[in-house]
Amino acid sequence: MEKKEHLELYQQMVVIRLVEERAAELYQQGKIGGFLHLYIGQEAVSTGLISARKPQDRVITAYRDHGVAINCGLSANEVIAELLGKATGCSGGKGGSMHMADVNKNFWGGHAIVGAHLPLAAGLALGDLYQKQDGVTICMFGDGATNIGYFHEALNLSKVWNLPVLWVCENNHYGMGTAVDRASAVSEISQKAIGYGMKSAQIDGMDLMKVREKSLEIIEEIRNGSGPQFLEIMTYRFRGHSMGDPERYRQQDEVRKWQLNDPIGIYRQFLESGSIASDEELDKIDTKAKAIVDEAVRFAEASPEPGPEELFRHIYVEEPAGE
Ligand SMILES: Cc1ncc(C[n+]2csc(CCOP(=O)(O)OP(=O)(O)O)c2C)c(N)n1
Ligand SMILES: [Mg+2]
Repeated sequence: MEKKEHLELYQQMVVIRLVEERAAELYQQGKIGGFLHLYIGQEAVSTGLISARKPQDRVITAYRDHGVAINCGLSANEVIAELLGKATGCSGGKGGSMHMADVNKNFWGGHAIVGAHLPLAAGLALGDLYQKQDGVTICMFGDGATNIGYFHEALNLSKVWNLPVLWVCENNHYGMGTAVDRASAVSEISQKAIGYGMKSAQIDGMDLMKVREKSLEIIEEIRNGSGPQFLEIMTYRFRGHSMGDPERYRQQDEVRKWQLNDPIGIYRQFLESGSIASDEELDKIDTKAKAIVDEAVRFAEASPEPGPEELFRHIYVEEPAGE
Protein backbone atom coordinates (compact mmCIF):
# COMPACT_ATOMS: atom_id res chain seq x y z
CA MET A 1 0.00 0.00 0.00
CA GLU A 2 1.25 3.48 -0.89
CA LYS A 3 1.89 5.95 1.91
CA LYS A 4 -0.76 8.27 0.43
CA GLU A 5 -3.38 5.57 0.79
CA HIS A 6 -2.40 4.87 4.40
CA LEU A 7 -2.76 8.55 5.24
CA GLU A 8 -6.11 8.70 3.46
CA LEU A 9 -7.43 5.82 5.59
CA TYR A 10 -6.11 7.44 8.76
CA GLN A 11 -7.86 10.66 7.78
CA GLN A 12 -11.13 8.83 7.12
CA MET A 13 -11.08 7.32 10.61
CA VAL A 14 -10.34 10.67 12.26
CA VAL A 15 -13.06 12.43 10.23
CA ILE A 16 -15.56 9.74 11.27
CA ARG A 17 -14.60 10.12 14.94
CA LEU A 18 -14.98 13.90 14.82
CA VAL A 19 -18.25 13.78 12.85
CA GLU A 20 -19.65 11.47 15.52
CA GLU A 21 -18.46 13.67 18.38
CA ARG A 22 -20.02 16.73 16.75
CA ALA A 23 -23.20 14.77 16.02
CA ALA A 24 -23.52 13.98 19.73
CA GLU A 25 -23.24 17.70 20.54
CA LEU A 26 -25.72 18.71 17.85
CA TYR A 27 -28.15 16.08 19.14
CA GLN A 28 -27.87 17.45 22.67
CA GLN A 29 -28.60 20.91 21.29
CA GLY A 30 -31.85 19.52 19.85
CA LYS A 31 -30.76 20.03 16.25
CA ILE A 32 -31.04 16.38 15.19
CA GLY A 33 -34.44 14.67 15.16
CA GLY A 34 -35.11 10.96 15.66
CA PHE A 35 -32.52 8.46 16.80
CA LEU A 36 -28.75 8.78 16.62
CA HIS A 37 -26.42 5.77 16.73
CA LEU A 38 -22.72 6.59 16.88
CA TYR A 39 -19.92 4.57 15.29
CA ILE A 40 -17.20 5.59 17.78
CA GLY A 41 -14.95 2.60 18.49
CA GLN A 42 -15.93 0.74 15.32
CA GLU A 43 -14.15 2.98 12.77
CA ALA A 44 -11.54 0.39 11.73
CA VAL A 45 -14.25 -2.05 10.67
CA SER A 46 -15.81 -0.09 7.85
CA THR A 47 -12.61 1.81 6.98
CA GLY A 48 -10.64 -1.41 6.51
CA LEU A 49 -13.49 -3.28 4.85
CA ILE A 50 -14.52 -0.58 2.39
CA SER A 51 -10.90 0.23 1.51
CA ALA A 52 -10.83 -3.29 0.04
CA ARG A 53 -13.77 -2.79 -2.35
CA LYS A 54 -13.65 -1.86 -6.01
CA PRO A 55 -16.01 0.82 -7.40
CA GLN A 56 -18.40 -1.84 -8.76
CA ASP A 57 -18.80 -3.37 -5.27
CA ARG A 58 -21.99 -2.33 -3.51
CA VAL A 59 -22.18 -1.49 0.19
CA ILE A 60 -25.32 -1.71 2.29
CA THR A 61 -25.60 -1.40 6.08
CA ALA A 62 -27.89 -0.86 9.06
CA TYR A 63 -28.61 2.39 10.92
CA ARG A 64 -25.12 2.88 12.43
CA ASP A 65 -24.19 4.31 9.06
CA HIS A 66 -22.46 7.70 9.23
CA GLY A 67 -18.97 6.22 9.17
CA VAL A 68 -19.85 3.80 6.39
CA ALA A 69 -21.14 6.74 4.34
CA ILE A 70 -17.85 8.59 4.75
CA ASN A 71 -15.82 5.49 3.83
CA CYS A 72 -17.97 5.16 0.70
CA GLY A 73 -16.89 8.65 -0.35
CA LEU A 74 -19.72 10.86 0.91
CA SER A 75 -18.48 14.18 2.25
CA ALA A 76 -18.72 15.27 5.88
CA ASN A 77 -20.82 18.18 4.55
CA GLU A 78 -23.51 15.89 3.11
CA VAL A 79 -23.49 13.64 6.17
CA ILE A 80 -23.88 16.40 8.75
CA ALA A 81 -26.42 18.25 6.59
CA GLU A 82 -28.45 15.01 6.44
CA LEU A 83 -28.27 14.69 10.23
CA LEU A 84 -29.70 18.20 10.52
CA GLY A 85 -32.46 17.41 8.00
CA LYS A 86 -31.18 19.92 5.46
CA ALA A 87 -31.83 19.92 1.70
CA THR A 88 -28.08 19.64 1.04
CA GLY A 89 -27.88 16.32 2.90
CA CYS A 90 -27.09 13.13 1.01
CA SER A 91 -30.75 12.06 1.18
CA GLY A 92 -32.12 15.57 0.67
CA GLY A 93 -32.71 15.93 4.40
CA LYS A 94 -35.52 13.38 4.29
CA GLY A 95 -33.61 10.35 5.54
CA GLY A 96 -31.75 11.57 8.61
CA SER A 97 -29.22 9.65 10.66
CA MET A 98 -30.41 6.14 9.81
CA HIS A 99 -30.97 6.62 6.08
CA MET A 100 -27.79 7.96 4.55
CA ALA A 101 -27.37 6.76 0.95
CA ASP A 102 -25.79 7.59 -2.38
CA VAL A 103 -26.27 4.99 -5.07
CA ASN A 104 -23.90 6.87 -7.39
CA LYS A 105 -21.17 5.90 -4.95
CA ASN A 106 -22.60 2.38 -4.73
CA PHE A 107 -23.71 3.03 -1.16
CA TRP A 108 -27.20 1.56 -0.82
CA GLY A 109 -27.99 2.83 2.69
CA GLY A 110 -28.63 3.15 5.79
CA HIS A 111 -31.56 0.87 6.97
CA ALA A 112 -33.44 1.25 10.27
CA ILE A 113 -35.24 -2.08 10.57
CA VAL A 114 -32.92 -4.66 12.07
CA GLY A 115 -32.09 -7.30 9.46
CA ALA A 116 -34.40 -5.91 6.78
CA HIS A 117 -31.60 -4.93 4.43
CA LEU A 118 -30.18 -8.46 4.21
CA PRO A 119 -32.76 -9.63 1.66
CA LEU A 120 -32.14 -6.35 -0.22
CA ALA A 121 -28.43 -7.23 -0.34
CA ALA A 122 -29.29 -10.66 -1.72
CA GLY A 123 -31.40 -8.90 -4.36
CA LEU A 124 -28.58 -6.53 -5.32
CA ALA A 125 -26.20 -9.47 -5.66
CA LEU A 126 -28.76 -11.43 -7.67
CA GLY A 127 -29.08 -8.44 -10.02
CA ASP A 128 -25.32 -8.38 -10.59
CA LEU A 129 -25.19 -12.12 -11.17
CA TYR A 130 -28.14 -11.98 -13.59
CA GLN A 131 -26.56 -9.15 -15.57
CA LYS A 132 -23.15 -10.85 -15.52
CA GLN A 133 -21.52 -7.93 -13.66
CA ASP A 134 -18.49 -8.67 -11.51
CA GLY A 135 -19.50 -6.57 -8.48
CA VAL A 136 -19.57 -8.00 -4.96
CA THR A 137 -22.27 -6.83 -2.56
CA ILE A 138 -20.89 -6.11 0.91
CA CYS A 139 -23.67 -6.31 3.49
CA MET A 140 -22.90 -5.10 7.03
CA PHE A 141 -25.13 -5.76 10.03
CA GLY A 142 -24.91 -6.12 13.81
CA ASP A 143 -24.72 -9.19 16.01
CA GLY A 144 -28.37 -8.65 17.01
CA ALA A 145 -29.46 -8.89 13.38
CA THR A 146 -28.29 -12.51 13.23
CA ASN A 147 -31.25 -13.50 15.46
CA ILE A 148 -33.77 -12.11 12.98
CA GLY A 149 -35.65 -14.24 10.43
CA TYR A 150 -34.47 -12.11 7.49
CA PHE A 151 -30.87 -13.05 8.29
CA HIS A 152 -31.56 -16.75 7.89
CA GLU A 153 -33.70 -16.37 4.77
CA ALA A 154 -31.15 -14.15 3.07
CA LEU A 155 -28.15 -16.36 3.90
CA ASN A 156 -30.00 -19.44 2.78
CA LEU A 157 -31.03 -18.06 -0.61
CA SER A 158 -27.62 -16.50 -1.16
CA LYS A 159 -26.08 -19.95 -0.92
CA VAL A 160 -28.80 -21.66 -2.94
CA TRP A 161 -28.20 -19.14 -5.76
CA ASN A 162 -24.44 -18.81 -5.19
CA LEU A 163 -24.73 -15.02 -4.97
CA PRO A 164 -21.68 -12.73 -4.97
CA VAL A 165 -22.28 -11.32 -1.49
CA LEU A 166 -20.06 -10.84 1.53
CA TRP A 167 -22.05 -11.02 4.77
CA VAL A 168 -20.28 -8.94 7.41
CA CYS A 169 -21.38 -9.17 11.03
CA GLU A 170 -20.03 -6.31 13.12
CA ASN A 171 -20.01 -8.01 16.49
CA ASN A 172 -19.84 -5.14 18.97
CA HIS A 173 -20.92 -7.53 21.75
CA TYR A 174 -24.36 -5.97 22.31
CA GLY A 175 -27.69 -5.39 20.65
CA MET A 176 -29.75 -2.47 21.98
CA GLY A 177 -29.10 -3.47 25.60
CA THR A 178 -28.54 -7.21 25.48
CA ALA A 179 -25.23 -9.04 25.43
CA VAL A 180 -24.76 -11.47 22.55
CA ASP A 181 -24.83 -14.58 24.71
CA ARG A 182 -28.16 -13.57 26.26
CA ALA A 183 -29.88 -13.25 22.90
CA SER A 184 -28.16 -15.69 20.58
CA ALA A 185 -28.29 -19.48 21.01
CA VAL A 186 -24.84 -19.66 19.42
CA SER A 187 -22.59 -16.94 20.83
CA GLU A 188 -19.83 -17.59 18.29
CA ILE A 189 -21.70 -15.87 15.48
CA SER A 190 -19.45 -16.96 12.62
CA GLN A 191 -20.68 -20.52 13.30
CA LYS A 192 -24.12 -19.56 12.06
CA ALA A 193 -22.72 -19.50 8.52
CA ILE A 194 -21.91 -23.22 8.77
CA GLY A 195 -25.63 -23.95 8.80
CA TYR A 196 -25.78 -22.49 5.30
CA GLY A 197 -22.69 -24.27 3.99
CA MET A 198 -20.78 -21.02 3.82
CA LYS A 199 -17.11 -20.33 4.42
CA SER A 200 -16.68 -18.06 7.43
CA ALA A 201 -13.98 -16.32 9.43
CA GLN A 202 -13.73 -14.27 12.60
CA ILE A 203 -11.27 -11.37 12.78
CA ASP A 204 -10.15 -8.50 15.04
CA GLY A 205 -12.01 -5.33 14.11
CA MET A 206 -9.91 -2.89 16.13
CA ASP A 207 -6.97 -3.27 13.75
CA LEU A 208 -7.60 -1.67 10.36
CA MET A 209 -4.84 -3.59 8.58
CA LYS A 210 -6.19 -6.96 9.72
CA VAL A 211 -9.67 -6.04 8.52
CA ARG A 212 -8.33 -4.78 5.20
CA GLU A 213 -6.13 -7.80 4.48
CA LYS A 214 -8.85 -10.37 5.14
CA SER A 215 -11.44 -8.32 3.26
CA LEU A 216 -9.20 -8.03 0.18
CA GLU A 217 -8.73 -11.77 0.15
CA ILE A 218 -12.39 -12.69 0.59
CA ILE A 219 -13.84 -10.08 -1.77
CA GLU A 220 -11.60 -11.36 -4.58
CA GLU A 221 -12.58 -14.96 -3.85
CA ILE A 222 -16.23 -14.01 -4.12
CA ARG A 223 -15.57 -12.05 -7.32
CA ASN A 224 -13.97 -15.19 -8.72
CA GLY A 225 -17.10 -17.23 -8.09
CA SER A 226 -16.70 -18.69 -4.58
CA GLY A 227 -20.31 -17.82 -3.77
CA PRO A 228 -21.31 -16.02 -0.57
CA GLN A 229 -18.96 -15.88 2.41
CA PHE A 230 -19.34 -14.73 6.00
CA LEU A 231 -17.04 -12.51 8.01
CA GLU A 232 -17.50 -11.81 11.72
CA ILE A 233 -15.58 -8.72 12.77
CA MET A 234 -15.04 -8.33 16.51
CA THR A 235 -15.43 -4.76 17.70
CA TYR A 236 -16.91 -2.59 20.44
CA ARG A 237 -19.01 0.53 20.58
CA PHE A 238 -17.52 2.99 23.02
CA ARG A 239 -20.79 4.93 23.41
CA GLY A 240 -24.32 3.81 24.25
CA HIS A 241 -26.55 2.05 21.74
CA SER A 242 -28.13 5.38 20.82
CA MET A 243 -28.26 8.73 22.55
CA GLY A 244 -29.72 8.54 26.06
CA ASP A 245 -28.83 4.89 26.69
CA PRO A 246 -28.34 4.49 30.50
CA GLU A 247 -25.99 1.54 29.79
CA ARG A 248 -27.15 -0.58 32.72
CA TYR A 249 -26.17 -3.75 30.87
CA ARG A 250 -22.40 -3.26 31.02
CA GLN A 251 -19.68 -2.17 33.43
CA GLN A 252 -17.71 0.99 32.73
CA ASP A 253 -14.53 -1.01 33.47
CA GLU A 254 -15.26 -3.10 30.41
CA VAL A 255 -15.71 0.04 28.29
CA ARG A 256 -12.43 1.50 29.57
CA LYS A 257 -10.61 -1.74 28.79
CA TRP A 258 -11.77 -1.63 25.18
CA GLN A 259 -10.95 2.06 24.91
CA LEU A 260 -7.30 1.15 25.49
CA ASN A 261 -7.60 -0.62 22.12
CA ASP A 262 -8.75 2.50 20.29
CA PRO A 263 -8.71 1.66 16.55
CA ILE A 264 -7.32 5.09 15.65
CA GLY A 265 -4.54 4.70 18.21
CA ILE A 266 -3.70 1.21 16.95
CA TYR A 267 -3.45 2.39 13.35
CA ARG A 268 -1.45 5.45 14.34
CA GLN A 269 0.98 3.23 16.22
CA PHE A 270 1.26 0.95 13.17
CA LEU A 271 2.04 3.90 10.89
CA GLU A 272 4.62 5.36 13.25
CA SER A 273 6.36 2.15 14.26
CA GLY A 274 6.66 1.09 10.61
CA SER A 275 8.07 4.56 9.78
CA ILE A 276 5.22 5.07 7.31
CA ALA A 277 4.30 8.41 8.86
CA SER A 278 5.68 10.65 11.59
CA ASP A 279 3.90 12.03 14.62
CA GLU A 280 3.91 15.52 13.05
CA GLU A 281 2.43 14.28 9.78
CA LEU A 282 -0.39 12.55 11.63
CA ASP A 283 -0.98 15.60 13.84
CA LYS A 284 -1.34 17.64 10.65
CA ILE A 285 -4.01 15.24 9.42
CA ASP A 286 -5.81 15.56 12.76
CA THR A 287 -5.84 19.35 12.29
CA LYS A 288 -7.05 19.01 8.69
CA ALA A 289 -9.82 16.60 9.75
CA LYS A 290 -10.96 19.06 12.40
CA ALA A 291 -11.14 21.84 9.79
CA ILE A 292 -13.17 19.55 7.46
CA VAL A 293 -15.67 18.76 10.20
CA ASP A 294 -15.89 22.38 11.46
CA GLU A 295 -16.63 23.47 7.90
CA ALA A 296 -19.22 20.67 7.53
CA VAL A 297 -21.10 21.87 10.63
CA ARG A 298 -21.01 25.44 9.36
CA PHE A 299 -22.22 24.32 5.92
CA ALA A 300 -25.02 22.20 7.40
CA GLU A 301 -26.24 24.92 9.77
CA ALA A 302 -26.32 27.45 6.92
CA SER A 303 -28.13 25.12 4.50
CA PRO A 304 -31.88 25.45 3.82
CA GLU A 305 -34.48 22.94 4.88
CA PRO A 306 -36.21 20.95 2.13
CA GLY A 307 -39.24 22.79 0.70
CA PRO A 308 -42.79 21.53 1.32
CA GLU A 309 -43.00 20.21 -2.29
CA GLU A 310 -40.37 17.64 -1.27
CA LEU A 311 -43.06 15.88 0.77
CA PHE A 312 -44.48 14.40 -2.42
CA ARG A 313 -41.24 13.42 -4.12
CA HIS A 314 -39.41 10.08 -3.86
CA ILE A 315 -42.51 8.19 -2.79
CA TYR A 316 -42.92 6.21 -6.00
CA VAL A 317 -40.39 5.72 -8.80
CA GLU A 318 -40.71 8.70 -11.10
CA GLU A 319 -40.70 8.07 -14.83
CA PRO A 320 -38.28 10.19 -16.78
CA ALA A 321 -40.03 13.14 -18.51
CA GLY A 322 -41.42 12.42 -21.98
CA GLU A 323 -41.92 8.67 -21.53
C1 LIG B 1 -37.12 -5.49 13.46
C2 LIG B 1 -36.62 -4.57 14.54
N1 LIG B 1 -36.74 -4.92 15.82
C3 LIG B 1 -36.28 -4.10 16.81
C4 LIG B 1 -35.71 -2.90 16.48
C5 LIG B 1 -35.15 -2.00 17.60
N2 LIG B 1 -33.70 -2.08 17.57
C6 LIG B 1 -32.98 -1.10 17.01
S1 LIG B 1 -31.37 -1.44 17.07
C7 LIG B 1 -31.58 -2.90 17.87
C8 LIG B 1 -30.40 -3.75 18.28
C9 LIG B 1 -29.63 -4.32 17.13
O1 LIG B 1 -28.35 -4.71 17.55
P1 LIG B 1 -27.20 -5.09 16.56
O2 LIG B 1 -27.79 -5.77 15.36
O3 LIG B 1 -26.20 -5.83 17.33
O4 LIG B 1 -26.61 -3.71 16.03
P2 LIG B 1 -25.81 -2.57 16.82
O5 LIG B 1 -26.81 -1.59 17.29
O6 LIG B 1 -25.06 -3.22 17.92
O7 LIG B 1 -24.92 -1.94 15.81
C10 LIG B 1 -32.93 -3.10 18.09
C11 LIG B 1 -33.48 -4.27 18.79
C12 LIG B 1 -35.61 -2.55 15.11
N3 LIG B 1 -35.06 -1.39 14.71
N4 LIG B 1 -36.06 -3.39 14.15
MG1 LIG C 1 -24.42 -5.17 18.19
